[in-house]
Formats: sequence, C-alpha cells, structure tokens
Amino acid sequence: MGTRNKHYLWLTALALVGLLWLLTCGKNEQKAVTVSVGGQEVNQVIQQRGLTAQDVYAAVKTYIPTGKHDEYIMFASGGHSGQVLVIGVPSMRLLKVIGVFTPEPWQGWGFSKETREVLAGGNPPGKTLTWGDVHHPGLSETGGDYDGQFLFVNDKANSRVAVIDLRDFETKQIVKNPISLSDHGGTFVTPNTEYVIEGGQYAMPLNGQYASLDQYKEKYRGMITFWKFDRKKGRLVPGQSFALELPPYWQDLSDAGKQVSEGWVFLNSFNTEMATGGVESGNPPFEAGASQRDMDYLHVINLRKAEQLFKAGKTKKINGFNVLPLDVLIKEGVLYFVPEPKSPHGIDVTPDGNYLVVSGKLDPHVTIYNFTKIKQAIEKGQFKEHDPYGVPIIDFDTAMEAQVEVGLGPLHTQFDPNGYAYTSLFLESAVARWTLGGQWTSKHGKEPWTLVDKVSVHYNIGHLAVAEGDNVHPDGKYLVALNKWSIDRFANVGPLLPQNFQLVDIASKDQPMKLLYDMPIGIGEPHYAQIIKADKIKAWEVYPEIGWDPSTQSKHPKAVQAGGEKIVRRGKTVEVFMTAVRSHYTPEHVEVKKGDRVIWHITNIERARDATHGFALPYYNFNLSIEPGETQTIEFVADRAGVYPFYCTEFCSALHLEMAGYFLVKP
Ligand code: RUQ
Ligand code: CUA
Repeated sequence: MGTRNKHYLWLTALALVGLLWLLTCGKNEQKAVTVSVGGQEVNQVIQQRGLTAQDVYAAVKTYIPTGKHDEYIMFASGGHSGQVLVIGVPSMRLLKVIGVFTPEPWQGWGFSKETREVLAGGNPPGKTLTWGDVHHPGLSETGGDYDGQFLFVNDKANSRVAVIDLRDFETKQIVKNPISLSDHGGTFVTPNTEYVIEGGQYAMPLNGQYASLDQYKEKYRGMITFWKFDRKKGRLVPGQSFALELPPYWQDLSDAGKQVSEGWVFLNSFNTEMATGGVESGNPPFEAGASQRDMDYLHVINLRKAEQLFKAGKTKKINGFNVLPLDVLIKEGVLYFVPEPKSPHGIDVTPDGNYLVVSGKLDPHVTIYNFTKIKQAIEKGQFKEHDPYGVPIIDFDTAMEAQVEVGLGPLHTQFDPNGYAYTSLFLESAVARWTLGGQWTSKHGKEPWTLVDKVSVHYNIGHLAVAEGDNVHPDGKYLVALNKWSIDRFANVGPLLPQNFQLVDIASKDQPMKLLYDMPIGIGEPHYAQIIKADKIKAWEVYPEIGWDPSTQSKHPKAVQAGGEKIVRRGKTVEVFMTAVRSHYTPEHVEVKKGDRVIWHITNIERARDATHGFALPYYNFNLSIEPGETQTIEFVADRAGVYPFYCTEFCSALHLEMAGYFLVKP
C-alpha cells in the first residue's frame, strides 16, 4: 500500500471516530435543566442527590402534585393480612386498606353488629375465622371490561369469596364454599359478571368427611365453583350457584373466556400424578411427586352447558350445595382436557378471547393455545385418549398455536393494546414483553410470536398487573410487578421483609420498558392486583342519607336524627339510640345494671365530607368508625360493673378530646 493510501485511511478513520464521538457523546450530553425553585436550581438538586437521567425521568413520570389525583386505581390482594389494598397509579400511594376477612379496627370492621354479621357469613359451622389468605381480586365486568362497581376476592385458606361494593369500598358479603377448604382459581368473573369463578386447589373429600390418603383416587376430588352474582342486590346467591366435581388433580388458576370463547372457562392444574406425599414414610415429597409427568391438564369447561344441566336438575347435593357430578360432566360434554407442559401455572385469555396463555413453571416457554382449534376438536370428537376418570383429552399439537421462549420460571401473563403480552419470570426476576402473533397483516402475512424486550425486577416476581390488563380493551401504559422478595431494596427492618411492588412504564410501543418506582408492602404477601381507570369508579362522598346502614345499603331501622336520641329499657335489655356530631355524643351518660344486654346504635348526623367519628369503648373491646350519615350498632352483655369512659377515635375537631362520655354499669 502506498503512503498516500495510508494517509487516506488515517483520515477516514479519524473522521469515523469523530462522527462516532458526535453521535454517542453528543447524544448523551444532557440538556441542562434550568428550572429553579425558590432560588435553587433543580439541576443542583439532581446533582446533590446523585440522580441519573433515568431517575429524574422516573420521578417526573410518577410524581402527583398535591391535590391532583392518580389516573388509575389498583386493587391489590393483602395476602394473609386478609385485606385488600387500594393504591393510586402511577404515584403508588396507598389510599386505603379494605377490611375483608380479618377484623380491622380503623374501619370498625368486625366490631359492629352489622360488620360482624358479614364476617360471620364466611364462618364454617362452629368456628370463627379471624384471618384469610387473599389471592386474586377480580373487578366486576360489563362486556368484558372492568365497570368499577364491585370487587371480589378469594380466601385461599378457607375457600371463601367476598363481595366489596365500590360505592363505599366496604365488604358486603362473605360466603364459605360448603364443599372445599382451599381455593386458588378465584376470583375471576365472566364478561358480564353473571358468575364469579372460584377454582379449588388441594383435593379433598368434598363432603368434608375423613378418608385415608390410600383412598385418594377414589374419595378425594377437586372442584370449581360458579357463584351466581345478583348485580342489583350486590350479592352472590348460593341457591343459584353450583360446583363441578373434578378429578383429584390440584386445580390452579382459572380465567373466563371472552368474545369468541365467551361461555367457556379455563382452569389449569398440577399434580395430575395424584401424588399424596409422605416424605417421612419414604415417599417422594410433594414437590417431586407432583412434578414427574411432562404434562398436566388444562381444564376446558363449557360453562353454558354446565348451567343448563344445573337448571335441568342434574346436580346432586353435597353439604347442601349443588354439585354436577364428574360422570355427568363427561357424559354431557362439559369437561375436556388439553395437555400443558411442566408444572403449569397461570392461564390468561387474550383480549380477543381466541388464545389461552399458559406458563410452565419449570419450562422457559409460554404455551399459547388456540380456542377455535380446541372447539373444533370438541365438535368433531377428536380426542387422543381419556384420563383415568374418563375425561376426553385433546391432542396437544391440535390445540397448541405457538410457544414462545420467554425466560426462566414464567408464571402470569397480561396484555396491552399494542399487541404485546407481558409474562412474569419468577426464577429470572424479570418481565418479558412478547408479541401476540397469529394475526394476518397485509405487510408481513401472519404476525410472529416473539420475545421483544425484558426488564429486571427485584425480586422473584409472582403476578403482574397491567392497567385494565384483563380486559377486552386493555389500556397498557403501566405495569406493576408484584415481587415476592425485596432483599436489598429498602432500609433493613429486620428478618421479615416487605414485598415489593414495582411500577414499570410500558407506554411506548417502540421504547424498551422502564422501571419507575418501588413500593414496599408491609402487610402480607400480595398475590394479584387489578388496575382500573380511576374515573370508572363512582364512589359516594358521604352516605346518601342520615341513618344509612352500609350492610344493606339502605336506611337503618334504628337510626335517629338530632333530637330523637333516647335510651329504652325492656326487661333486661337496654337499647341506646345515640347521635354523634362535632364534638359530642348525645346522650353522654349511659347507665345500665350488671348483666343487662346492651344494644347501642350510633348515628353520625354529619353531612360534611370526611367528618368521621370513632367510638371506643374500653374493656368491652369495641371500636367503630362511623362515617357521615352512617349508623352502626354494638351489642354485648354488661358483664362487669364499673365505669367505662367512651370516646371518639377520629381527631374530628379542635374539641375532639372532649368528644367523650361515661358508660356506667351498676353492680
Ligand atoms: S398464584 S401462589 Cu396467583 Cu401465581 Cu397464588
Ligand atoms: Cu368525633 Cu373526635
């Protein structure tokens, strides 16, 4: 090579380096922020706090100025606290904790007669439960989209389902499943909330009787229950509800079909090995015994047909509850199986209703089934084989549409309006974004199913929730990762650590996902959450009338107005009709005799928003929260003589400490 040529090469190289420098350094050079507040430049604050451009972006995206409201509301499971968390998105501010399965003093939940009765509705005969393991909140839907009227949640520990009315964010009903002690595949609703789905988990004899584990295959059964919901009354109707008897596999998560698959329900399962554990006797432990086979079964359920059979009287009664027997389900074509790979988890129906996404906890893929193909196989009677109970099994390859390798330990999937699906990766501590393929486009022909992006989360993510992410019309924008571990994310608060909700920006179709915010949850292990557009919820500011009973959402028969207060004695029963207003109770003295039964109604006669009064009665163990307009009742036997000062537990006015009185019990 000649000198001139060498020279030329040198120049080209230099020019290239220059261009590269311009492209990279020039691009990275941050435009100085010139905003200054009270003489301090924002840029200085950024420097002093050592914030990166990404941090500033995240702060600006999530900060809600005082007085402004969040765009979305997230309803998150409170896990074994038994409660539900209400969180603003994107600020991730905790707005409320709704008392559900566990007494909660701030709300007087489980202290008043009215709320005790709701809690007691979930008690099994002869037992009082004081906690619950909340897993999956499900918002009521109209036409397959959240409508903001009701929220349902399940208690995995005792197979209970609760109904929360979003007019006042209070629990209105708790039902105990009569044939099961554990549920997991709930709560999910059908597209118009005709039914609330409660899938079981650990198989057991449905009649609640003893049966040896040697008789597992014969006597133990799984179940799925369809609770009929009466939207007008806001209540589940046990008499119009029914369950399906299922083989003793451990049924897991469920989802309702929508659009093309409306009227069908999908439920996955594991332990189709029917392992019964007993590691102490030399048996394989459950974790190994329940993971031997390559495939478990996706349960495909024809809910419309099941409903017809129930209405035609094909159910039998178990513990007084309507159950469609397994042989009827098989004979009448209600139940079908499709093989699912390697310890499946999660079943999520795509917004168009045509695809079912199942993850394999021990498989790096998500498997996507095509509902139309499943339905065709059912119609043509194309079954490969039957399970030991006679349930027809559709061939895996017939039903499967695609598999996407997303990463390690996939669990749950949500959707956005841009044609992306998001899957949580437990083992990898990440969220995978992948494209929903299968659609014909004029450009590429059939869209591919492919992984496009991943973001790390901290750590061990379980569920994830996308704004309106279970809907026929998802919103996208935000995703919340519900992480089981937080390890080093927060100040050390001892060996029991909070879980970590992480907010992720998924708004842009073309930009990678960005982590925005960490929210510690120090109350229990939250499982699932749903995120609804805030303006869909039309909650009351104060109760509609003075003397309102939230447990019936109507006028309380024992409410009084100012001037109507009284104490009435009938034999050994003393009934108190009291009012509360800033800053006094009327009457202020209540005197009874030892041994009297006391029924004490308090009506908050305020109409001002936020003018809540509490009511604490020491020794007798009561605290109430009486919101403007509300009437609440306590009932007890005055079994100890003495003097009991009662007082208001909400700092309601400057003279709040004076809002008190004496309860006197004469010997
Ligand atoms: S599931 S452990 Cu919702 Cu992944 Cu309960
Ligand atoms: Cu009422 Cu304090």
